[in-house]
Amino acid sequence: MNQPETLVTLQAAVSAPSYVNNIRLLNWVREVASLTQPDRIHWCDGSPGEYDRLCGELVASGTFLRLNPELRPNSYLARTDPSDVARVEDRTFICSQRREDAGPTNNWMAPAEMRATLEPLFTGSMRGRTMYVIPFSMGPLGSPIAHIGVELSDSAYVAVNMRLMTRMGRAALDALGSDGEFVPCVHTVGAPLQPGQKDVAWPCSRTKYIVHYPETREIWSYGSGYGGNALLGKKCFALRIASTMGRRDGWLAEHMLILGVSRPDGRKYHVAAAFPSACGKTNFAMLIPPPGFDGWRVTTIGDDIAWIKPGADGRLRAINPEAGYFGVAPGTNEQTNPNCMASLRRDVIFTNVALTDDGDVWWEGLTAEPPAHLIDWQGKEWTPEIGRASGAKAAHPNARFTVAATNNPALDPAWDDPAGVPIDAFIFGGRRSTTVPLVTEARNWVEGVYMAATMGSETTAAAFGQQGVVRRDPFAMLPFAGYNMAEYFAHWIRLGERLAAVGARLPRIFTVNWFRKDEAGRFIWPGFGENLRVLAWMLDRIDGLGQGEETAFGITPRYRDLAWSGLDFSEASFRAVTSIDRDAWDAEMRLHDELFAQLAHNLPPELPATRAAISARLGL
Ligand code: SAT
Ligand code: MN
Repeated sequence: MNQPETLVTLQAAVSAPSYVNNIRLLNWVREVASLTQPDRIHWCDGSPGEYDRLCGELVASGTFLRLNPELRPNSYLARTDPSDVARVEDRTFICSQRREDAGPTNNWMAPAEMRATLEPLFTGSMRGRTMYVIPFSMGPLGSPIAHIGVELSDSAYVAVNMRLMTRMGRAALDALGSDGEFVPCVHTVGAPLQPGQKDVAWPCSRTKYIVHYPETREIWSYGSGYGGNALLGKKCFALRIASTMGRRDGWLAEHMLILGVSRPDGRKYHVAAAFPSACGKTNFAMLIPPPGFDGWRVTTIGDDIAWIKPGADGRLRAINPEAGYFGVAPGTNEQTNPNCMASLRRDVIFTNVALTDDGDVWWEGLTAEPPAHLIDWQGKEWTPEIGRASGAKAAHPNARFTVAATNNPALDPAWDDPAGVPIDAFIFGGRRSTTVPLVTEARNWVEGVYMAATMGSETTAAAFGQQGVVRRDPFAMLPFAGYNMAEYFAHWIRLGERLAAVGARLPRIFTVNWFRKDEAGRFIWPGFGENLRVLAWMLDRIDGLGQGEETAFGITPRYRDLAWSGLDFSEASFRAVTSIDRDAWDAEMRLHDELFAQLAHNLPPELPATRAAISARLGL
């Protein structure tokens, strides 16, 4: 058979349009289809017409509710199964050949064993459903920092979310070309339909597997339709698989927002900041300057993930691999994040928020007073009395919105620039009610890596499990590093060394903690827009102007080093958010030791050495 005939035959076998000319892709789609046995195959072109049609089908099947078009044009509400509301970290696996390569912080199973486990689950798993072929580019189309993925999913909810979250459709296939490389991602909700069987509004399975094979760069996800479990471009590809690609090829895939910040005189800086899920990354990325900061401007490049590669001059340049936001709704309002509220005026998919009587959405924290009557995220009647009596929230604490980045009024003009933006600073932050000061600058790269590696944070509703307990969350990557965490630390240290050796300008590294509380359990630091005061100090430091004092950990501003105009924040309060308690740090350093003991295999020696220097300075 000659080449064109093979192509045509293959295309026909998987209902592919004639513009699909990547043989590897066509073969793989045929293989997965013969395994999962969908009734139909639909190739997503990413067009607005396709989006509207799929959303219409989701309304007809009861997965989506169309919101009141006058109040919330072109927007939908999805309510998930109550068992499928967050990432499932205990069901997430890194299946490298060797267990050490996954490291002690990841669940591991040998690839052959996992394939044997998954094969019967995926066999026939798409029966009665459509398999959507979802080609997507993570990053600006054609960017040297971007990479392509193709997700095969039996969920139309996934297809429409992927259209908002990535550059999805025919344009991604064009960028792929006939012999380009892509990361194959297979997703099923794990709920095949028998002939004539009626579907449920949120099909999913009690059995869940979120599986990564880093050596072959594959993702296989079974049983969940939710967020990072199912939108495989996000945590699975852009963090777990991409981190392994970055280690091999000398770049960074990080759980970081990227923002631009401009001074009144027009000088512009770019900052990438890592915080664990649901710690305010979206708010920080869309920050509105507080009173007293006239002429400053913060613009969003990304709100969750950064891919960072050294440019020809060794300077680190970052893109946002995503094209939309999958953000936490509860707590978002006109005060905490006006840019986000403006982004959500139209064209939004809401998941697990509450429904108002006039067909709009509500969540805890949207307004000071809840409406008198709502339908809650589980479709049940909800009133403030019911909420008080039962403790039931109207919106799930991990309720989300999905919206295209282009809806954001603060979107940075360079957000889609294939060249990315140069990074001036990295910020690392956790949610800590005690111990960790408001802001500290590392004196050097290794000290910065130490700070990031030993980060701790109180857990949130973004992941299934107990909330509010401190866990170590190195680089905010604990659930997202696709390989051994100790080797990930080493990768950071070696990359810094290599760039310094060629004379490149390395970003400064800072840690922050917006979340210190007083004895009554109230946040002391006002946060949100006021965080610009801390950011402005960092820029001064970058410019060699900002003052500060040395502590055991690094450099921190004194009260007089921050600009306070427009905010009434006393020196005593400042002391309360910056104080270093020796006993608390004694305990904290022991937790660092525990982390290093857990990660002893291949731990870079620079980290224990930094730990020893800090304890010596603390006099411990
Ligand atoms: O569910 S997601 O992984 O997409 C969201 C998050 O954890 O930040
Ligand atoms: Mn995240």
